[in-house]
Amino acid sequence: MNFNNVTMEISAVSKKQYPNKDIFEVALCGRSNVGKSSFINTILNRRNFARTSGTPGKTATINFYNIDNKCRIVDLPGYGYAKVSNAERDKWGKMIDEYLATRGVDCVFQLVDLRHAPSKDDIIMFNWMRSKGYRQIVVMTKLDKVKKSLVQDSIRRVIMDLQLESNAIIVPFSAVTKEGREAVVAILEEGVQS
Ligand SMILES: Nc1nc2c(ncn2[C@@H]2O[C@H](COP(=O)(O)OP(=O)(O)O)[C@@H](O)[C@H]2O)c(=O)[nH]1
Ligand SMILES: [Mg+2]
Repeated sequence: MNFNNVTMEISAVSKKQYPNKDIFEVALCGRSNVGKSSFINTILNRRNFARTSGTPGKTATINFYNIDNKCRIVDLPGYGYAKVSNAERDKWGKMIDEYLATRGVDCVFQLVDLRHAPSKDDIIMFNWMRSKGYRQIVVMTKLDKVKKSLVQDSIRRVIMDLQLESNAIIVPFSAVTKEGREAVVAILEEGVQS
């Protein structure tokens, strides 16, 4: 797969705008500010292709990134941002639900911040993924911000809190050092070939 051949196909606000589901597709789920845009930029080897933000909670669209017409990474709205209105939060929730319920996505990556315990919303999100039988893939972001000696503790905590299966894939990841990128690329390549 040529990771230099990437496009942002559409910033969708409704199902009608989704591209045809014709290639392998991965959805990114995670709290606002967890590092989803940074994750995409790292995977795509771009600086600010997916816009990152110091002020979280702005993205109320579903963004479809196409890699070499072989794979899509889909950035879902980040949940759990306290400073948005309830109405706004409901709207985002509905957008996420509509996508997940109708898309038949091939793979879901749950992103959690390595520094913090999974939130209630993370657990709800993850339980949905479990109930649908998806392969359990958890990307733990902001690895560079945690002392090496504490990383194993964080991993153990996420295994406990999300009750991960023994065959779950956990990828400690950093958009700064690019650690974890190769593991993610391998998952994408495998998905595309299957
Ligand atoms: N140190 C560090 N900061 C990160 C990392 N990933 C994201 N960030 C920062 O966290 C903030 C939110 O990131 P963003 O990608 O916009 O999160 P999103 O809301 O989930 O899309 C930004 O200030 C990023 O620079 C990482 O791996 N390491
Ligand atoms: Mg973002």
